[in-house]
Amino acid sequence: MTDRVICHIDFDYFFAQCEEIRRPDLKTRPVAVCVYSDRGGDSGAIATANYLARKYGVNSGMPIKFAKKKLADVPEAVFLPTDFEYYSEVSENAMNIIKSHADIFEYVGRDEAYLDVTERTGHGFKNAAHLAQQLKNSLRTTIKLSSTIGVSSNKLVAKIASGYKKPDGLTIVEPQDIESFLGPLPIRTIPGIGKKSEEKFSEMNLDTILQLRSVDVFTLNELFGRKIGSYIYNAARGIDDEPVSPRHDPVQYSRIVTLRQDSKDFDFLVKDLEKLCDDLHETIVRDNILFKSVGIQFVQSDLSNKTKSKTLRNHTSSLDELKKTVIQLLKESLEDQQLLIRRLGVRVSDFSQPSGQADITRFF
Ligand code: DGT
Ligand code: CA
Ligand code: CA
Repeated sequence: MTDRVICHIDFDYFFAQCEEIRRPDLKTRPVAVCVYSDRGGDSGAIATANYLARKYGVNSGMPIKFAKKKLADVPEAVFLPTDFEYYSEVSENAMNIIKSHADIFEYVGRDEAYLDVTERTGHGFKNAAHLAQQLKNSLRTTIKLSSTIGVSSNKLVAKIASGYKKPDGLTIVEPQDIESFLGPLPIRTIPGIGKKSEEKFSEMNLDTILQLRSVDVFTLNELFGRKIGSYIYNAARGIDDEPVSPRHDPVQYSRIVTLRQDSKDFDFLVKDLEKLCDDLHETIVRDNILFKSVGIQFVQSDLSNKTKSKTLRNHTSSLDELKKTVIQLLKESLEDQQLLIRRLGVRVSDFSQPSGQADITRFF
């Protein structure tokens, strides 16, 4: 009974799906969300595209000009600029639903999270399949968001499983099936294995994870160094002990406002700052969070950023302490303030729940 039950959830074609949510007429049209560069015109790249646009060969990272060529004969195709604030709002709503389905919730990014559901499923994969389906339904009915979930006994295989069938997929890989599930998949499906490593393996005539298992750990260590070598060795066998560690969206615990006028006057700034604290504190109370670090941020009149933060002696959720610290930081920051301030922000961090351990894949 030591097996864990872990889900990895990933929202489908996220930015483009957000656009479909607020404009349902887009659902039947190819949609590409673009990050325009400041050079103007069509210079820039595609952030993501819905599955209709992908059918025409439009993909993340592709130059906008190139994507427009692919869709040149499709008059109903739409190209939209990114609206990160709106995507974050959709993400926050979805994450709140996801949290309520998890024993331990780990935020990975705007469209991705891990859930440890071992306890609430009583270590059972039948229950987990049911829970995952319920979670998908709940996101679909309340937010109209489609997502894909992978379920297995560790984070690595749960993540690979969530990438297995997209969009709107649900893939369950029980512990006894892990090796046979992974075997036929291309080596590239192992998180952290990029194009370069894939080429290295391809030169050795290794394409599938099953074939990768024929390479001993010493050879892998020689090729990639010990840390990554042993990661790959274990990953090929579906072995991963990384815990799901409670982690929240850092953006959720910050607030920023554009001032009515640029200023560096303490009495003017402190009013907005207190309002930001009140607002942020509501979220802190709602999520039952204790913080130990408090920071303020200035966006200055030339749009440069300035931040200052302070670590408290103990974890707290006190509004008084938040305000007191923020006001002190404001005073200190204004002492040598040259430029006027245009936007003002507050954030808390360093939460009492242990924060996530670095993922090995970060070393790639
Ligand atoms: P999928 O495959 O259905 O999960 O599609 P996405 O679009 O959700 O892909 P994912 O999960 O890899 O990425 C989540 C979001 O991150 C995506 O909606 C847009 C953004 N993103 C992904 N790749 C790129 C990229 O190459 N450039 C930029 N600017 N943004 C990207
Ligand atoms: Ca996604
Ligand atoms: Ca993702």
